[in-house]
Amino acid sequence: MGEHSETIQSGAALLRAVLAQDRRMLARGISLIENQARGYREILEGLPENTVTRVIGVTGPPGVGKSTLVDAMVSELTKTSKKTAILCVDPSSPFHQGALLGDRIRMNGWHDHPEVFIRSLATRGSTGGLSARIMEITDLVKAGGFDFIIIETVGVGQIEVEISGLADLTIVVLVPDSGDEIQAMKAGLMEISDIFVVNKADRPDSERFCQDLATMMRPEYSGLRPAAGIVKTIATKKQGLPELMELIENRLKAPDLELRRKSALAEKAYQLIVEKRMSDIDKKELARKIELSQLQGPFNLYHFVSAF
Ligand SMILES: Nc1nc2c(ncn2[C@@H]2O[C@H](COP(=O)(O)OP(=O)(O)OP(=O)(O)O)[C@@H](O)[C@H]2O)c(=O)[nH]1
Ligand SMILES: [Mg+2]
Repeated sequence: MGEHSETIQSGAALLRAVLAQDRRMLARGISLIENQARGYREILEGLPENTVTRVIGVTGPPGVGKSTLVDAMVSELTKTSKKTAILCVDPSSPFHQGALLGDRIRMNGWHDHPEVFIRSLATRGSTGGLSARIMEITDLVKAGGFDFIIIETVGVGQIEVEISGLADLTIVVLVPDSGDEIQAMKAGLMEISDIFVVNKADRPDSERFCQDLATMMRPEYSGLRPAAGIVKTIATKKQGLPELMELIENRLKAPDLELRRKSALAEKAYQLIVEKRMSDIDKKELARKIELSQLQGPFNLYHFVSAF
């Protein structure tokens, strides 16, 4: 590990190190992508196709126990020697609070575990570009030879919906008292969920909450994925984890997964193409061109745009 760390010259060399499972170089590659620094395109365009790594999204309102749950999931996965990478995205935390974010995801000493890689992602508060970067980072991490990538996102806006497009499976974590939130979140979190985890099941009313959730998932409540599963957990005690892992495994074996991966690829391509096309549009430049056009005669916005 890291023997060529100091001598990496090019994106291609860095990618070779990542493929050789050099975690320091993986971390450096992620930073390159985050900063869109030189060499990053070379890395991305050199990525081999990966069809084996499974990406699991874990989202839900703040404080419901997502990190604790992810930690417990990783415990289960390492029991069977699965290599797991955890990416933690917190769109509500400004870039400069990176240290704070680091604290939030510090989990049971996985940092020293050879089969676990943990990284929090800087967000800079920009959503569109953010999900493109997370997509690229996830694809780079895949090259590091992981069986699973778990992406934890705080469900506070639109970003978790975008991230669910990158995942093979999305887990939405709720707690028994988030009853009122369910309705409010229906348009966002509820639609993207393949598995609902009702965590903090040690709280009263967890049974009733699960029943309410199951009722909401009946077909007459449109919008929800009809076949979403529900698992009750107490993440702090690792209770319910074997059941959750079994459900995950079954879902990942479902016949529609390949189909989903294909349409997800088209969606990802679309997002990246949009970003690429937008990147050469500069609003100041636009304003200048409009001014010029106005000098030349009556201005028509639609004509201007169609000739652009
Ligand atoms: N009683 C109880 N507490 C839990 C359980 N799971 C997690 N907690 C506690 O809930 C608090 C928040 O847990 P986190 O895992 O940090 O929650 P999170 O969803 O990752 O939080 P953010 O990333 O800040 O949104 C911690 O104090 C945990 O110990 C559980 O099953 N039961
Ligand atoms: Mg967390």
